Amino acid sequence: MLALYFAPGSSSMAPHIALHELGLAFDARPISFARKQNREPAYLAINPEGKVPTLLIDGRVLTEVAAILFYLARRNPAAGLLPAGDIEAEAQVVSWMSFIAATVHPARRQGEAHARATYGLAERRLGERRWAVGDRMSIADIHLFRLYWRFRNAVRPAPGEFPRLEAHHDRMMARPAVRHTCAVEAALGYELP
Ligand SMILES: N[C@@H](CCC(=O)N[C@@H](CS)C(=O)NCC(=O)O)C(=O)O
Repeated sequence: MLALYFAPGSSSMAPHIALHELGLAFDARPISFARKQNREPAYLAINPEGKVPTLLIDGRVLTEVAAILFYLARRNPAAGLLPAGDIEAEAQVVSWMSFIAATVHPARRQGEAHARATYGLAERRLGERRWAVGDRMSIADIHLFRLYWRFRNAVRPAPGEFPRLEAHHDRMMARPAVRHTCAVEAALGYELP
């Protein structure tokens, strides 16, 4: 039994998308930042950092977007969200997700100019590829999409500023699971800073 604690539009959107991509049954547990539910003792007992996402796997706690995406992809190998039988490609997915979590995610906190420069790095890293690694969507693309989705909605980059990330965003938005996740989260309401 899986349960996902998530706050609409936040980092937890990435595992939320993955759960829908994989068609897995899960208990959706929305958290309201506005009502500070992530700081309530009951939630802190599960995730002492008070952050989302948290995935419960038969009651066991798994935190961090990258780890949850990895778990879901490895648990459902037929879906191909992680390259199979290619250690180097698998390592490239880990490399992308480490870059996204450690460099891209915190970039906006350091100001808009720094964030634009960091998304410039992601733009160059993506290059002319359709997907972050190999020739099909992986968990790295889901992770990248959620960060850029948030950045473009908050900062509204000029048309043509990040053409490859925009094309990647549109490619992701064409997927029913992504559109469905966005619709579910929008209906709950965004409470992001
Ligand atoms: N390194 C964590 C970051 C998670 C994170 O920063 N979550 C934010 C939302 S995007 C959060 O829960 N913030 C609430 C808080 O810090 O009070 C991950 O990748 O899962």
